[in-house]
Amino acid sequence: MSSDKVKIWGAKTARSLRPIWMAEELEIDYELLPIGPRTGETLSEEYTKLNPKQKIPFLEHGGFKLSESLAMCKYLQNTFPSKNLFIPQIPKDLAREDEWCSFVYGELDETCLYVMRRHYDLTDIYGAAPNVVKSCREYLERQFRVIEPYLEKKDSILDQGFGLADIFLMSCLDWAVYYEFDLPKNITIYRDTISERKAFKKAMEINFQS
Ligand SMILES: N[C@@H](CCC(=O)N[C@@H](CS)C(=O)NCC(=O)O)C(=O)O
Repeated sequence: MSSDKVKIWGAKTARSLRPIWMAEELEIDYELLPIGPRTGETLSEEYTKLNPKQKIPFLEHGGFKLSESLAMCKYLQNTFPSKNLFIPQIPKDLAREDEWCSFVYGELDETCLYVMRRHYDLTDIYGAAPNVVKSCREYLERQFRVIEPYLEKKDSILDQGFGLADIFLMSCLDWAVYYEFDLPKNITIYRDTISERKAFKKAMEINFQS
């Protein structure tokens, strides 16, 4: 029988940080199964039955099963309301949050950082591709030039306060710093401010030390 407690699979990556951080912000009682990337754990028969994509992160709640870090975070924020973060309710706010999450996921995560992960980090599996890595670097810097003026004097993406879009952007900024990008001034101030959040510190510790 499935329990009503939220279970989250996955640790040690920027993508797994997101639902863990969201769960910490919402102060929910969840169980983490900290399986890691490239450990073979995602390939086990048991895990493949849960998530045929053989990827982390993954979530189960009362028999409801969900993959994809963005869908998981949205499910959590809509299921467990909290005063700790702004959860959009009206179409314009929802669209603004979607706009930022799509931009961060599509342009920063998948187009640049995950391609770099393959051809800069995991070269023994995917092969080195210096030209690809160079163009990812240039492309990501171009995206930072879009974000930089937007974040002037802002400590959250939406004017109403910290929320899902910030969790997504922060996960990519930390990833970029890990890949030795120099962040522009406003983005650095924004990142430093959000890094002070209690839930962020706890999620970072759980995600990277589990
Ligand atoms: N679009 C997915 C991407 C998930 C993904 O690619 N996860 C990687 C780690 S970041 C993975 O599980 N790779 C397989 C493995 O490590 O065994 C999401 O955002 O959740």
